Amino acid sequence: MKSIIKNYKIKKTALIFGITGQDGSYLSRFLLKKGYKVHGVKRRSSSLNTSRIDDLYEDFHEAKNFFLHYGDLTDGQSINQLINKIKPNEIYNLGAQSHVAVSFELPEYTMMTNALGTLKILEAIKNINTSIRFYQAGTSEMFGSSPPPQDENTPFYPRSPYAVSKLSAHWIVINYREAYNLYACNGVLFNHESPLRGETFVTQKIIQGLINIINNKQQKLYLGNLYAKRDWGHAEDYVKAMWLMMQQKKPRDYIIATGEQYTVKEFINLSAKKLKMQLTWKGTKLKEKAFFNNKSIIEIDKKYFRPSEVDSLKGNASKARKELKWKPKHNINTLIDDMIRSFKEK
Ligand code: NDP
Ligand code: GDR
Repeated sequence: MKSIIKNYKIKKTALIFGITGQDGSYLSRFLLKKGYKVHGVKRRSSSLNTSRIDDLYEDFHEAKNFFLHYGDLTDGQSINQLINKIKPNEIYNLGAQSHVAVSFELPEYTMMTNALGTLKILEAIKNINTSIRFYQAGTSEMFGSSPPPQDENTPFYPRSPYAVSKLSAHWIVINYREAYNLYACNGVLFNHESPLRGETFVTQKIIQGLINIINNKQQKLYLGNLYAKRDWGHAEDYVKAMWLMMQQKKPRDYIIATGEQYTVKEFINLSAKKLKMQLTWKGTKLKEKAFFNNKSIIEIDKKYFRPSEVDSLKGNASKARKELKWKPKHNINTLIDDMIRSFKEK
């Protein structure tokens, strides 16, 4: 890390909403390596919520390149003040209530944070400095029940309060771009995971659950729909795409995806194989179970099913590959290897 500090040449200042999340951590690392000054917004919480960026704070704080500020997407005043004070060249809005299942429990809060929060940032840019570039973290969830492969021309059909909130943010970005000539773009990113993925998202839950079961720290892993299909990439590749979208002549919206699709059950089987666990599946529907050493270790709990599900996502990122020259380094195997390695090291 020290060598990165030494080779520094400060170029631009970025402000990241959602810096304490998975993508915020990867994007901070990426931008710091590029020589950016990085400012991030963290929420006040009763216990520390900066574990994903603590090492950056220690390494880059002294070099005066990494700064954290309290703020919240539901608080327009704080957003205005921060943008006024920091005067960023680029703003990345990664902040969100990002859990699809939770959005059914907290629809109003999800909408306030994800939809209105985005609007508040755009209003601040419009009123303070229209040359600030803006990236919005859009999602494949907006496609919902539109069949795969999904690309920039696929119609949206959101299936959760989360997806509706993100679709509202997506359109307000387009509207402000057209109405006020802002450099504002939407990355429509398909699922991306990493060792820093939150524990309640299915990939991390599966990997941590299986390793805990091997180590006798957990008896069973309870899951919901095993047959949803997702296009899973690695967050490290996806934050690079965010930055590339912000460096173009004109702001455009892009799909970011691997183009490969697996069911949740296939993700379990791939992970188990890498962990040398021989799984045997028996039963169907709510009675489906996976056995390991003759013990039932994976069972279905209907509380993990969503009131309305997104069955099948597979993105076509040809436009990003061609125009941004974006090329992911990872595939499903290196993603799972990375997540397993990291959790075992903990
Ligand atoms: P995380 O859930 O890991 O991070 C979300 C971040 O938003 C956290 O820093 C969180 O803070 C912050 N946040 C939540 N509510 C507020 C609020 N009211 N005000 C300010 N900040 C808030 O998400 P990811 O890093 O995985 O995703 C980044 C973005 O990309 C999100 O907007 C997500 O919806 C979107 N996205 C993610 C995809 C994925 O597969 N990972 C795919 C497509 C889009 P705290 O740490 O305090 O909770
Ligand atoms: P998703 O990710 O909803 O696609 O949203 P998640 O990992 O939560 O679910 C993926 C699929 O797995 C099924 N599933 C379970 N999901 C969870 N969380 N827990 C379970 O026990 C479980 N069992 C089965 C789900 O039903 C679903 O079909 C993620 C988030 O990062 C969003 O913010 C982002 O926008 C999208 O990816 C793209």
